Amino acid sequence: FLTSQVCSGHKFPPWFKFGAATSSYQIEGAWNVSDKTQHIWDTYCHSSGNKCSNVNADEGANSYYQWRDDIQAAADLGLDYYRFSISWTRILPTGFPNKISDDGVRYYNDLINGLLEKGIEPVVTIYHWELPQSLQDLGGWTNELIRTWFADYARVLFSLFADRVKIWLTINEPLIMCAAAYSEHTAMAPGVRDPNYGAFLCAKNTIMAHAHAWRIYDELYKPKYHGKVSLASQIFWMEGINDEVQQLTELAFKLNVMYIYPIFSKRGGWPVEIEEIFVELSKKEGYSSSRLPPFTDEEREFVKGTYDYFGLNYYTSRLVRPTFDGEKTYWPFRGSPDLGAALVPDASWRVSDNVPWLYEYPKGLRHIMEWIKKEFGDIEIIITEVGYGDSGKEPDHKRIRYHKEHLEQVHLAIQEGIRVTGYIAWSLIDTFEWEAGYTVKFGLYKVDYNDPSKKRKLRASGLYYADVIKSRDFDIKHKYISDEL
Ligand code: GBH
Repeated sequence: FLTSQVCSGHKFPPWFKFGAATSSYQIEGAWNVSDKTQHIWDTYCHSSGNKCSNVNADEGANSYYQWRDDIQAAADLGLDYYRFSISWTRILPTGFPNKISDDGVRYYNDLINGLLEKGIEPVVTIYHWELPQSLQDLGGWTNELIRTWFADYARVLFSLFADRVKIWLTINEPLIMCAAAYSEHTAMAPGVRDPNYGAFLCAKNTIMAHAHAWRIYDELYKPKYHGKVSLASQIFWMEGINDEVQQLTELAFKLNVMYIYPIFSKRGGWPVEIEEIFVELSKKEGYSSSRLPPFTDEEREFVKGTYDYFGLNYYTSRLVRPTFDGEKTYWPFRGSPDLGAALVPDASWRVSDNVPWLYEYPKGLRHIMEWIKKEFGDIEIIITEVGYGDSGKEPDHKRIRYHKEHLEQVHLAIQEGIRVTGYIAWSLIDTFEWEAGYTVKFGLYKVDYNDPSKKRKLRASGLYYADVIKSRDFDIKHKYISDEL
C-alpha cells in the first residue's frame, strides 16, 4: 500500500474505489411475491400506531423487477462498487436453511452477474434490518439462538454467491438496529419499547452472530476466493461542548462505538469503562446482573479479530454536554440517560432542510478514521455509507457540497497515511427512508414514485459524482456547484 506516490493536487489515487449503496427493503418492493415471507419491516409498516403506519415499501422503487435500471444507473455513474443487501426471507422463506427459494436465488444471481458484466463489483450486506417475522416471533435478536440462525443464513449466501462476491458486510449498523429497535423512543421495527435492556441483549447477539459468520467465511471460503468480510458501523464523531466535559465526552463516544471493541480491539470484549458503568448502574437499579451482558473468555476469543477491513457509515457528528436537571434524553440519537449525557449540534453546523438529525461536519469523518487507526491500528477502511438527505428540491446543490466536502476529508486522510480505500455514497437511487418514508431523498438518482414506470432520473449530484469518478478529482469545476448555498 503506497501512499506517497498518489495524492497530488485533488486527485484520488488509482486504487481508490467509488461506489453507491442501497438496501433490499428500501428499494425492492415485491414484498409478497413468489416464496418471500413477511419480515419485521413488513409487519411494522403494515400495523397501526407507529411511525411507519401510513406508508410502506410494498412497492418501493420496484427494484425486484427493475434491477436492470439500477445496474444501468450504477454503470452510468462509472461506479467501481455497488453495495446492496439481500433479503433474508426472499432467500430463506422459513428463516431457516431448510428451504431455499429458487426465485430469490435467481434474483440475486441476475443482479450480481449483471453488475459484473458492467465491471461493477458487488459489495453485499447480508443483513440490513429485515429479520424474518418467524424468527422475531421466537425472540429475534434477543434470543441467543439467533447466532446460529444468522450463521446458517450467511453460510447459504456464501455457498451461493461467494464465487463472485468478494466484499461482504455481515450486519448493517448494530448500534442503530439494536438501540433504535429496542428503546423507549423506538422508531424502528420490531418497535419494542424497552429501557436499554433488550438493546444490549441484541448488541451481544449481533456481535456473536457476526463473528460466527466471519469464521465460516474465513475457514471455508477465504482460502478459495480471497474475499473479505466485515460489518458496517455507524459512528457519530463527538466533541465536548467545552474542556470540562472531556471525560463525559469520551464515555459517550465509547458507548457509541462499544460494538466495535469486541471485534477490533486487542483485548476483545466491551470497553472496560463501559462494562464497569453498567455493572454499577444495573446493581443500583435492582437487576440481578448487568444489563450489558459480558462476554465469557471463550466468547471474547471467538469474536476478537473477526474482521478483514473496517466498514464505516458516517453522516453526522455531535457535541456532548451533561444533561440539565430533569432533562429527558434518549439513546442513541439525543444522548444517554445512563451516562447523563446530551448530544447536541454545534451552532455553526448546517442542518438539512428535511433531515433533522443530519448536521454537516465533514471533518468528523476524518477524525473517526484517525481514531480508528490510533485505537485499532493500520486497518483498511472502506466508507460503506456517507450521504445527504433532503426534501428533493432540484438541483441538489447541497448534496453536491456535502459529497465534495466529505471527499475532501477522505483525500486529506489518505495524505495522512490512513488506509482508506473506498467511498460508497448513500444512496444510488432514492429509497424508502424507514420511519421517514418517502419524504426524505438521499439518491444520486431521483425515483418518481408517482410515475408507474418508476424511472431513475439522474440528479445534479449524480452528475457531479460521475465527473469526480471520471476525473478522480473532487475539486472539479462544475456548473452545478454554486457559491450561493
Ligand atoms: C443509515 O443509517 C442506514 O444504514 C440507511 O439504511 C438509511 O437509509 C440511511 O442511514 C439514511 O437515513 O431522528 O434523531 O431519531 C444511519 C443512521 C438512523 C441515524 C436513523 C439517524 C434517526 C435519528 N441513522 N437515525 S432521530
